[in-house]
Amino acid sequence: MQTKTYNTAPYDDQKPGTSGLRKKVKVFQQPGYLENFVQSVFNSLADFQGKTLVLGGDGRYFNRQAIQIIIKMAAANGFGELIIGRGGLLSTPAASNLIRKYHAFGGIILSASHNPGGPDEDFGIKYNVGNGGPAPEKFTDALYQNSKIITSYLIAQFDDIDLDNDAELEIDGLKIRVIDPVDDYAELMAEIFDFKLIKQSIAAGLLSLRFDAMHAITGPYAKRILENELGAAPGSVFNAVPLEDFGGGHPDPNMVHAHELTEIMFGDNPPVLGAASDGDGDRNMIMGANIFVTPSDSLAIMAANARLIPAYAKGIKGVARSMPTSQAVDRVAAALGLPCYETPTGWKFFGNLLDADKITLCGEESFGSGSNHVREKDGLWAVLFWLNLLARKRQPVEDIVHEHWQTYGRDIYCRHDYEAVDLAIANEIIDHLREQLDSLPGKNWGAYTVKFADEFSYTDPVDNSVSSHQGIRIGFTDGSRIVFRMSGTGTIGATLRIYLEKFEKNIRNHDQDAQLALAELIDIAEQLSRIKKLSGRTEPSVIT
Ligand code: VG1
Ligand code: CO
Repeated sequence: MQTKTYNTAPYDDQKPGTSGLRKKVKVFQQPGYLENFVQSVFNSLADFQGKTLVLGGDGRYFNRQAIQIIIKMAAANGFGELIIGRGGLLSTPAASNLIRKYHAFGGIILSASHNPGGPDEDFGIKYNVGNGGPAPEKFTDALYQNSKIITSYLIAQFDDIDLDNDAELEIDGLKIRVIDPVDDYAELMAEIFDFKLIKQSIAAGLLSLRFDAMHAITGPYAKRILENELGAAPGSVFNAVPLEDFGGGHPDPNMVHAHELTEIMFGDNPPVLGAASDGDGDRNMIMGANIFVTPSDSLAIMAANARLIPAYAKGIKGVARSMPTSQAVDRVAAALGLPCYETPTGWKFFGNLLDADKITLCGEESFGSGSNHVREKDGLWAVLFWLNLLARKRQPVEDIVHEHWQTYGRDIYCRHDYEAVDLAIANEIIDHLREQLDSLPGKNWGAYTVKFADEFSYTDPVDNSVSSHQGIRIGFTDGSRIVFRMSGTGTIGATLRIYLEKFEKNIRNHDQDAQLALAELIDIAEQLSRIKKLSGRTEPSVIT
């Protein structure tokens, strides 16, 4: 194979964040920028010659150009086989599945997930390892170091590959398979869930749904599985055609950005289930008629009912949640006698626990949940979990949630995001919080007394690696918590996140508006952080 070496100079900003490298498209379009990063990925790997790489993305603007470059770089660097989703498309969980199923060495996923797309918006790239999951911090640290000293990259000299038709090609010993992006994933879902029962329930009119694909990658997956295989009415899946700019919206499944779905679910004659997924198909929002299920509650409800799902019928090994996720799932784990792990934010921290079979289900407050079926969070999987649950329980979503609260109590929860804050101000806010930590325990605000205040540090129970500076936690004697974190996925300034949580055992207090119930904690959070004061904002950019 003819390859060419191109000289290059390093860029100093190629440090991967919570989930890969995310920058404005214009940044990625700088000469050699994408190439430097991809070569740095390969320079951080060993023993991949002749092996398989999975490639695909969420279809956002620049996906098509980027994938052709990566194909030629992977070829020049010595991979033996490339498995690529047709059109250059693969949802993140589908890519994870392909890596596992075909025993690939790893995969490259092109996505900035829930961030907007288009020529002036965001692009992203991430490397997944052989277990199908995001590369661990040890790898991303090495990759960043390599990106700072890179001097050249390699590109094979052949024409662009036709990605629009399924194909099996060979170029000088390199195999390229262009495959249907949905087939293998749909097959996996049918193995996990009771498709027959869901189909019967839909056909009998007991189950109905609307799924907002937000013009992102899950459109083709949801159409095929929900409408074609399970028989949901045509049009149940809407905004189903993936667009390079997601139709101009944020492909982020929450009530702010998936407002069309929200209006349906709070309108006249809503279906039994409402759901949405994000840009790359790993997030999910679950709604019922007139109710929004917080992702933290959704995880807890899944854990409590896992035995109703064929793949988990024999019971689950344990559960895990990211630190800022509410403690609702902890209560289920305690009641069922299951281990429960608290990890830093980001799916990469669940990989070791899943590989070691210490957990079966895991999730994050940020609309992500998943299981040991892949090593990424999985939006459509969560939707199918709920459909299966609803088919078994034959109850409205609202009743399932309320019954859950009756049994375990309710963890009233919300997150306030302050986006695009000046980085220096955001750092000052976090530093100021950090300085107060030692003096907080024992301090009172009304009924709230601080029990502990620390900066979260995680020691992985499998490989003992330590990840520090993972967010500021303030816990109160009644179990309430306030957590502060700086986002690792934003591309403009800094995004500050405040996570607020309060436990309510009393059934009579369960039907409260979260913002009202959390008002006192919201106030304490401002007193401690002075975010509004220092950033000059009067309210959060987004509340979820
Ligand atoms: C956010 C979420 C985090 C999630 C990450 C990737 O990170 O908070 O829970 O794992 O996005 O999700 P951050 O650092 O901005 O808080 V996705 O759907 O981008 O793959
Ligand atoms: Co995502």
